[in-house]
Amino acid sequence: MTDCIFCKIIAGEIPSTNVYKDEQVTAFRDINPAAPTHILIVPNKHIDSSNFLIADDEALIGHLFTVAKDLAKQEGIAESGYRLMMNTNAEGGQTVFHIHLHLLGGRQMKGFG
Ligand code: DGP
Repeated sequence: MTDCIFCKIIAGEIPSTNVYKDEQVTAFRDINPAAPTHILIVPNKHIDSSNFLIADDEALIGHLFTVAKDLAKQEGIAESGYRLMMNTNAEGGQTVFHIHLHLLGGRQMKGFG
């Protein structure tokens, strides 16, 4: 997608602090961190949101979680705990329409919303 900011980050066209990359996903630090660790794990393939997932994406979405778990360990928050979160559309709080998993940790998470 030519006008997608995360596609541009994945392509290396705009700068980001990448912490992981493979043929399926890219992970980079959130530009506006909501916690000491705030990493976005993003499929390299453009998918607008969870509303557009198909059965063929199941392994890809599972891989997002495996990478998130490994990054939590790398960040030293696997034992203290962390939150994995995916927002969908306006009331879900989604602002970038390229599906992504938030990894948040390094402080006590509280509540929802
Ligand atoms: P969401 O609200 O769930 O769609 O999360 C989008 C996140 O993306 C938000 O926490 C801020 C982050 N973000 C937006 N633009 C950029 C960018 O250009 N670079 C990086 N690293 N993060 C971005």
